[in-house]
Amino acid sequence: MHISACIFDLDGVLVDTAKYHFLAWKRLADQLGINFTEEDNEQLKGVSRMTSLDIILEIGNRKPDDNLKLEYATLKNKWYKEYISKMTPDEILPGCLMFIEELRNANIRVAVGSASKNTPMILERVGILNLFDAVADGNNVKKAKPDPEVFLKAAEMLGVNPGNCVVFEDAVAGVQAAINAGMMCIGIGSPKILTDAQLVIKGLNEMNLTKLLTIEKNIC
Ligand code: B16
Ligand code: MG
Repeated sequence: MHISACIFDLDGVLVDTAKYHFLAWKRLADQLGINFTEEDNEQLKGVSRMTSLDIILEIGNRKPDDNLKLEYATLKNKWYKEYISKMTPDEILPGCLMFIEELRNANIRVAVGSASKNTPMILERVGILNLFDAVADGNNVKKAKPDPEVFLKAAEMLGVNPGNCVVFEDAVAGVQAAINAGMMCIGIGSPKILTDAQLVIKGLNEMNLTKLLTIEKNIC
């Protein structure tokens, strides 16, 4: 395999926005009288905003009509944006900047592949928007992970063959999306959860160019 590009999921890989998603969803759940826990929040990682809402409504056994659902999702997003608008570069996860710089110096292209419609705002707030050659996110794709669309879109924007891309992902749905795109996937998190990833590391601080090139050499 020849690695021409690395595609990074945003939430849980480059920054930890899961805590802000939780605070905003919890605020909505409290208002609706639904008991929503941090454990429940795990199910929302990597899935779209409306699917996240459906999971919470299911927990509370609620069945609102589509208009009300849109109202709830809009309210949650308003609160979420209040939290992320205060993010700073300190919130970039350890190892990201150094690894991305190494990739850029080695002429390996870098992109973001995220389900989030708030991707541009987050990248801008933490000051890394300019580091990426392409950003594929919830604004320019229709189908949510595990559909491969977001990663295929990133590869297309980069002008790179999907088979020459490596995806870094922290969510089960995201790992599946990468595999469905025909890409190699390095999981970020626990090997017990990300069972389909080719390799699982705890964070990008465990990755560097030398390790990536060793992986490239060993995968035919
Ligand atoms: P938004 P990722 C995902 O980001 C989050 O993991 C997921 O929890 C969230 O519901 C989704 O983005 C949509 O986010 O409401 O901001 O459009 O992990 O794909 O970077
Ligand atoms: Mg993620």
